[in-house]
Amino acid sequence: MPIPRLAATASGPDVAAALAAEGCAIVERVVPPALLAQVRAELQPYLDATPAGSDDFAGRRTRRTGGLIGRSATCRDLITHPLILDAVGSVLGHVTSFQLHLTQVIAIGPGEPAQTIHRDQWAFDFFPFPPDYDVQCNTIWAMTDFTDQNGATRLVPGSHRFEDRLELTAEQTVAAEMPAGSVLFYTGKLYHGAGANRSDGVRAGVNITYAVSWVRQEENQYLSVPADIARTLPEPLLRLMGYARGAYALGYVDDLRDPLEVLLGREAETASLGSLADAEARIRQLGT
Ligand SMILES: O=C(O)CCC(=O)C(=O)O
Ligand SMILES: [Fe+2]
Repeated sequence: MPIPRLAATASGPDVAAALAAEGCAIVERVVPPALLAQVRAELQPYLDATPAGSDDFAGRRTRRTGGLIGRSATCRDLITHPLILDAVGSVLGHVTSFQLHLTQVIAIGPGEPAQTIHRDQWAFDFFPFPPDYDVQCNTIWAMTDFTDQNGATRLVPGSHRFEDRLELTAEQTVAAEMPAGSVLFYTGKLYHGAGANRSDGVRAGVNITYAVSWVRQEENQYLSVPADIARTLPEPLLRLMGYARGAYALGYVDDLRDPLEVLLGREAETASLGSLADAEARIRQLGT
């Protein structure tokens, strides 16, 4: 099956419907390429200083630059883009809350071979999540155009329904070609991998992923984003980063304190999760 393609006017539920059907979707031209160029300009010193990967999975001609919230103010707008939060909220609507999982520019250099085809949810120590349980919803923003030639992400549409731990081959994949400013969505269950870069330019994408807030984050936001910068950020972004309780109690500080209030040293404007009423409502839902 081809990768579902949606216009930038699509809604979060439209994206969620495409993900339910095929495990992936491309929304074209969501932001002007100039916005990604600004992200690149803000990150340039960090991109230049990032070493290439040290194993085949990370890519020995690929640079992965993280900590994007602290390093690029414009990147924060991608992370909290209304279409993205709406779509992720629909895909992960079965949990009390979701949170940011990682932020990373993936810059694939010329000559890089294709990455092994995998599921991102294998990061959770290969835990066999039930077939109908989405733990993650992922995005890659095209910073450059993504082409078959330059290493566009390779996807196996529909493979979110496949058995777990399969070894799939490049021949089973299609390239997620898209112009700069577009965004690729895929669930943690979709088999995929970075494509081989057979061009003489760098393919760059901003990988921003989200997961249910009861799992450990892949990129540690508390240490990746300096606290002095974190204290200047809007509360909804801080909550998304994990300065919130996941479900009823996960992540509280000492005497059941709200992590955001500890960070800010004052009362937060937004309520933390952790409502007993919510937890009780969930018990009743499961009981019926
Ligand atoms: O950069 C890409 O196209 C995908 C990379 C990827 O899937 C990963 O590193 O997990
Ligand atoms: Fe991946």
